[in-house]
Amino acid sequence: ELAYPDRLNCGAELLDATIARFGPAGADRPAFRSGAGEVWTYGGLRERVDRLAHTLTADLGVVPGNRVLLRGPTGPWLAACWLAVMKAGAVAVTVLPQQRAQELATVCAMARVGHALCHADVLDDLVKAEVPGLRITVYGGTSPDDLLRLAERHPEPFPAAPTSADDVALIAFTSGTTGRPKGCMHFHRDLLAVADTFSRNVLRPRPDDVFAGSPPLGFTFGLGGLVVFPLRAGASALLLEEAVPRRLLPALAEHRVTVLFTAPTAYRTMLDALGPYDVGMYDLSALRRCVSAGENLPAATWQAWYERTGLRIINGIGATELLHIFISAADEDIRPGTTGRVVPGWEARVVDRAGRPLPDNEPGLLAVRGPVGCRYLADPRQGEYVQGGWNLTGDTYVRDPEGYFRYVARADDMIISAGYNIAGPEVEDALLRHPDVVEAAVVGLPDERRGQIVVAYAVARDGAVLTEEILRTFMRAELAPHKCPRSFVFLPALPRTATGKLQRFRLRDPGAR
Ligand code: 3SK
Repeated sequence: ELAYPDRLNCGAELLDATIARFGPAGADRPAFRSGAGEVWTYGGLRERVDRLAHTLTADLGVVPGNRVLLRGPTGPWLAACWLAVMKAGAVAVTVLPQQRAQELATVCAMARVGHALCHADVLDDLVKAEVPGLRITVYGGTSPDDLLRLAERHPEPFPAAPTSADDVALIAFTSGTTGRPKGCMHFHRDLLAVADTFSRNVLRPRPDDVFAGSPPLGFTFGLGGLVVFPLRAGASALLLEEAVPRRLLPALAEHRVTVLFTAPTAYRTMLDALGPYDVGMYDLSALRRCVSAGENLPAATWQAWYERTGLRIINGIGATELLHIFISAADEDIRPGTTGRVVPGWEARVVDRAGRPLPDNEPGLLAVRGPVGCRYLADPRQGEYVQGGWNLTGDTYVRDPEGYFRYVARADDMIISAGYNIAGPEVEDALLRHPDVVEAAVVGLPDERRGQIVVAYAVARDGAVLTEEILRTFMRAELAPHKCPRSFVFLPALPRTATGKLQRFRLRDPGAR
């Protein structure tokens, strides 16, 4: 049972309380590193955060409860802005730097955003969004009223706003694999709860850990994994502006990263880049924890990473609605091909469409409850997501008698062909076992005779010669005939959201591709 005091400010807890916990040397410990080799100590981070919080309140007129949009590339300054918004008692509205004017206009209108802190490099689209009444303050630019210049005028410590544990701290938007964003409100206590459940009990970070990874801070997977979890543990994080796999691998080696957060696709791309003969090209010897979430992790990817690196990927399922990971497993508890067991502090079960629990080994809807709940910003879909006190994540899962949860499909991604229920991910797993397939996606397309037919989309390894016939023969040896794709389409890349989630709707509707 997690117990937090009624008065709680997560910014102060993550920063000031962490420094205090480490005694006189607490301020000198490393907190953030940038890709360029800059190191910010905890003391240096606190000083910058306090200056920013003063600027927000004294110069920009932000008061507790105001919603402040944060837009910038991943880096220590974006994280410092987020912490300053927390300490000022305002509400951070996080977005991705890749989001365009129309998307930003929608998010700002939905969240009734009044202020924005925006990096100079990604300002154009925010200006183009023409949000009525929005006060934009630029950081990282050359103007005399740049946020960082204004902050230089405020050297004194900032006393954190006396927020309540259940004051809203964050509005995070779902990446919308279906194209319709939803704003999820999270409290100050929620940000600590995800650190005190998944991170503390499964990840188990150490104060000397160096975190790094690819998810952006505008995605709660990244905010948790690269800011909240390291700070809660007194560890440090390498915040890379461009954490694509080709940049991530050398950075992991150079900065002796110990904890990695990324998604299955990036593990596959890194494996590809490691190549069969390049053993030792990147020194990954410091790495001890590899987390995968954001999408289902196929057993084939887990196995290949384990064989190449000796590291066991900690798989997990999380959701923007629930902030972070709630089913996972580490070390000897890992069963490749499953997501893991319910994280201590959370409850999970598999239910039918009426919400009744199903017996073990029967597929059904995943229902979860715990310290964080879904609170959509004025959205009628709240009643679909939360039913009878349980959060329905929209995933189909099976639980085995030992409490391991195995992903079947997104509930709306089940393919029904000639009366058979076919889980796309099972077919995708089989495709990925082919050594020349680097990415795979399977969807059901309408068919007069069968209702739906299974269609596979594949991305071939660079330089590989793959044909429909080769894959058809391969799949026949891997799966029962009714699960084998009727046709195969080769693409240079699969359509994904900015957070890396596959957009199957684009594959189902060629017009949307
Ligand atoms: O959306 C997800 O898949 C996710 C995974 C882990 C942590 C947080 C999130 C939002």
